[in-house]
Amino acid sequence: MAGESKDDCLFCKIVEGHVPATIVRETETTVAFRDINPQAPTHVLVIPKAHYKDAAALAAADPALAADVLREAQAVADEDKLESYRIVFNTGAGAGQTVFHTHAHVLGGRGMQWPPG
Ligand code: DGP
Repeated sequence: MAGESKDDCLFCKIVEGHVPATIVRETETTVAFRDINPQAPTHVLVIPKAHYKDAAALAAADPALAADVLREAQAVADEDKLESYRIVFNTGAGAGQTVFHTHAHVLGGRGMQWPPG
């Protein structure tokens, strides 16, 4: 699994510029980039630059940084003029998490179903 530790973390490498990504927004504490395998017309990942394995670990360790991630997710939706959208934090392998560096999926631009698969 990618990103089990900071030293072997794909998204840390994107933050450091060692792996290319289509970056759409960057702040002092966060980066937002397009998902390599988009599931909707807008599919952007918002990550904290600091390495936390999932949303729960981030929220427990640094609530202000968790808020930064959510604020940036909203900014992505605003930039793409999404009236409705979904913010998803897959947490744990059983929920579909494959990269263990906290990331918010921002998905929009098409109709969505509930419950998700
Ligand atoms: P999750 O399954 O929730 O851990 O989401 C990980 C997402 O990361 C998945 O939708 C695909 C995306 N992804 C994996 N590798 C890369 C990469 O190298 N570049 C980019 N931009 N996205 C990636």
